[in-house]
Amino acid sequence: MQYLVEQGSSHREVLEKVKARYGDAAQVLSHRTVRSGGFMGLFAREGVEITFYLKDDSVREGEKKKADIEEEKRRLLERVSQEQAIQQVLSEVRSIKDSLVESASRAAPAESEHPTLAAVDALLTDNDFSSWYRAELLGRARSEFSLDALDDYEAVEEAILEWVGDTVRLPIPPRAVKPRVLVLVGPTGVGKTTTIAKLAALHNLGIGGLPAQDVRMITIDNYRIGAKQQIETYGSIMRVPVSSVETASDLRQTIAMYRDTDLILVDTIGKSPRDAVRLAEMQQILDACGPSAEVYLAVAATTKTQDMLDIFRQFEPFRYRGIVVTKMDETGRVGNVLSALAETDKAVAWVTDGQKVPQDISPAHPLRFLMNLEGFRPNRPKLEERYGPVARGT
Ligand SMILES: Nc1nc2c(ncn2[C@@H]2O[C@H](COP(=O)(O)OP(=O)(O)O)[C@@H](O)[C@H]2O)c(=O)[nH]1
Ligand SMILES: [Mg+2]
Repeated sequence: MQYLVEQGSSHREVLEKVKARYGDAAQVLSHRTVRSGGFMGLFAREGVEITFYLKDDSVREGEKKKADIEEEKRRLLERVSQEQAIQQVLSEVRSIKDSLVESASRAAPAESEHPTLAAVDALLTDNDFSSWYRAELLGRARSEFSLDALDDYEAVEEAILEWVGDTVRLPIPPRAVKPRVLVLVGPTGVGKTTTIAKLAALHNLGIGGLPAQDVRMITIDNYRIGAKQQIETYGSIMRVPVSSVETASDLRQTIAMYRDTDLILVDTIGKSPRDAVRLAEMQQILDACGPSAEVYLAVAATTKTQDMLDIFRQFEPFRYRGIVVTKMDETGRVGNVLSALAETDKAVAWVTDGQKVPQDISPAHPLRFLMNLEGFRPNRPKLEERYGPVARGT
């Protein structure tokens, strides 16, 4: 820093001089009184001396500018590095995305994108087929159809319908015994009693190519008010005797009493499958029906796949030979039933599709399900060629 000195006769005079020469740049540091002029110490005059320095504004301005530029540069660099970091993150995201897309396309081959398969999958979903069942069908289509062949939607649809039909398994015909004892189990309200009544009428009258048989009905559903009356009403209309039993030994005696008849239909309690006491009781009752008794499990077609699987499992102790799918008339979607049957490899014995006794029952047949699928166009003659004609009655 540069220090300067100026003298004058008064403080004010010196300040004015300094100001005139250096303007606002002069910054006073100190002042003192001095003697000036005269001769040999004589006639000297008293004056003022001011020490000051110049604020180098230009330098400071330059310095300020430089500092500002430095600051700006720093900010810029910071922004650039932030930008670079963002870009890096973005490029990483992009590469993750690319690898995901790549692995997805590797997991599901290009064929899965084929419009035919996409359309078929959408139809299957609409029909309530389980994801497991859909994956099975689409996997098979991918392996059996070339990319070009997939362009033929009708051919793929036909194949899918056949594959679905092939999963409908019918029970092996039972060994002929006399009397044949047929037991229906299942959750409450699915239509056991109604189904028993339908079967009784058809066999008793000999409808649908069946010989007229000597039929009996036994009910153990004495718990629900009106249940006994319900089956007795059917019995009196159809002239089929009905017995109501309370215990397993009652049942054993009643079956023994009916040993000369052709068919004994046993209607069971409609208790929840979660009711362990009732299930244990039922087990005793089934034992009383004898080793050759045929047990069937009734489930409503409107039941969700998972619930149906639960019911299948809960009634497993009764070693049922097959399923009776009831209330088919109440739903246009049967994919849930087909999925549950296929997943557990259960046979399906009868299908019921209404409340009318005895008309609304028929033996299970793949076409009963295939003709019920929404959005598909099953070729009936062709399917009948494969599975045989659909019969009414049992
Ligand atoms: N829509 C329809 N209703 C049915 C069918 N089967 C039975 N039902 C009705 O379902 C209700 C319960 O039937 P029920 O035989 O008493 O059931 P259970 O408790 O299993 O013996 C009754 O109103 C029946 O008329 C069917 O196939 N379709
Ligand atoms: Mg009942």
